[in-house]
Amino acid sequence: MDMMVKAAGLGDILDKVRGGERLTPEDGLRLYKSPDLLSVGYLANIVRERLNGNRAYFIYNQHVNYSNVCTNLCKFCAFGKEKGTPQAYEMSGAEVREKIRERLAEPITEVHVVGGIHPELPYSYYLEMLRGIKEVRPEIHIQGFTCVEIAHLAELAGKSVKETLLELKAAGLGSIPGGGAEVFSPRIRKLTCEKKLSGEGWLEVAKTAHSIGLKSNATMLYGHIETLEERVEHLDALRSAQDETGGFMTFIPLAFHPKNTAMHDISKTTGMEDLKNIAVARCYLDNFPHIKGYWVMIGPKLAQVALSFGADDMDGTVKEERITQMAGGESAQALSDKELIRLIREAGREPIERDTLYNVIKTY
Ligand code: V47
Repeated sequence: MDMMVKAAGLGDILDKVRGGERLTPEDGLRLYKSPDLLSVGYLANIVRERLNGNRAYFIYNQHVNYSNVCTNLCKFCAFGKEKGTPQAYEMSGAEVREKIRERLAEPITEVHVVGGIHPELPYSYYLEMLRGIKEVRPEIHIQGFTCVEIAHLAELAGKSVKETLLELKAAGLGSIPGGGAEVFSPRIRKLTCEKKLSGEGWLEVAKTAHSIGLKSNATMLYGHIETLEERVEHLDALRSAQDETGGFMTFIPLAFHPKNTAMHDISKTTGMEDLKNIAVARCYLDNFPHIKGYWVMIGPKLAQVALSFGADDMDGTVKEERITQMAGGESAQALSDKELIRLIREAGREPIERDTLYNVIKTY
């Protein structure tokens, strides 16, 4: 393999990866540009195995998308709808509690709660939603509200982001998912999601969360109009933020799904691109403990292969996720824990059921 990596012109990066030396933005760009996926994957696998050995994580979780009403209406999103339009919906607090109650018999440890930027729901709705979920299932970990939603909630509350996060935490919020990061580049945000919180704003919210002990994840939406340079800048900004706080757990590259979006003329991502994004992220984000191959977006089969290209996590059982589904996602809406275990085992990895914070729940 070393010969192959050298023949691909990546010998110097192999030396850096082996020596635990940090990659430069130029290195990151060369990895993105390399057509030699196996070499890039080999490099990523060195980092993956150094950090996570042969372990591959999954979680027994549930998604609740409480509302799709959104004032941002990003061009890449098929989920967000304008208030009052036929497909717009919002769940009442009682409906959210019912979603949790319905699945009390399953060993779910995490609920992933994400919605849009709703123009009317009051701040109390969000606090009550958290308290309500905890009432029905006290031991569940709520991973909820992207940094974009948190900034909106702070505005609603008329409080600082820090004060708002402290109140959300007291109401039951356990950690923050990685959504809303998109691509930090102001050019991309202007062209695709002009109304959304800026990249700097997103990073500020994440860092503030970390400062009060809330862990979070980070994403990058790739495969639309971003350049490779903009991808590297995005990864670089995340790596710098992580140097400051150490509060990120997982990076999740999100493959753009064009169907039903304002950018539907763009082709879907390919398997090469999906694996490349996982592998480059694993090499570049040397201070992120985990990289997730999110099966809902790249399909269970590719997420399985991704376990040899840098990923150490497959996310979880999910069920009822709407963001990908609305944008033409073809994956099933749920995988059982048995299916996840089989996928991981057949990839030659050791399946580990984890909780949100990567504590081991069960090994197989
Ligand atoms: O922020 C929106 C993305 C994100 C599309 O933290 C799209 O563990 C592809 O962030 N095609 C929400 N992506 C989902 C998310 C997430 C999912 C699973 C786990 C975690 C985690 C985070 O989905 C949005 C946006 O970047 N998105 N539309 C689309 N058409």
